[in-house]
Amino acid sequence: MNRLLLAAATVASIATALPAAAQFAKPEQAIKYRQSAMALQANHLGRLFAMANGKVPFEAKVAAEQIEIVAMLNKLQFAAFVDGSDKGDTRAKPEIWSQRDKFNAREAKSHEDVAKLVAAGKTGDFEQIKAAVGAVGQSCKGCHDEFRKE
Ligand code: ASC
Repeated sequence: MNRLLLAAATVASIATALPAAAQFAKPEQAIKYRQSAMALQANHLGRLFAMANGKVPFEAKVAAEQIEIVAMLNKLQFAAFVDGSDKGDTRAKPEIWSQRDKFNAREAKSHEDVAKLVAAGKTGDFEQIKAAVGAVGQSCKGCHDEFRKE
């Protein structure tokens, strides 16, 4: 029993440590990983945009759930822009690697805006969530404009 518990605890701690330490045997795995995280993010952000735009009714609880998912995905995607993953089936511009400081600044801004969205989600206030979702969208767009090929 103790051994089982220990095994479960070990698995849990590894799972917790994974986001920052995503590992890729091949560049294409990193590319697929970040594209997957962004596709999921677009889905969950889409629900928030729809609420912010009044296309679906605002529900604070649903919004907060979506925001938590976005916050996790936002961390995951950035762990996958590893060296060597600039070539292949990707629209990532080489500048991500050659101008890493600028990309890192985009990442920092993204995390900052998502942290504000998480805070807004906790208030349950529509106007605050709407404003914060808008800022996150601008953050996404700014980075895509600068670092994503057409
Ligand atoms: C998304 C998505 C993007 C951004 C951007 C925000 O959901 O797929 O590229 O948000 O549209 O302006």
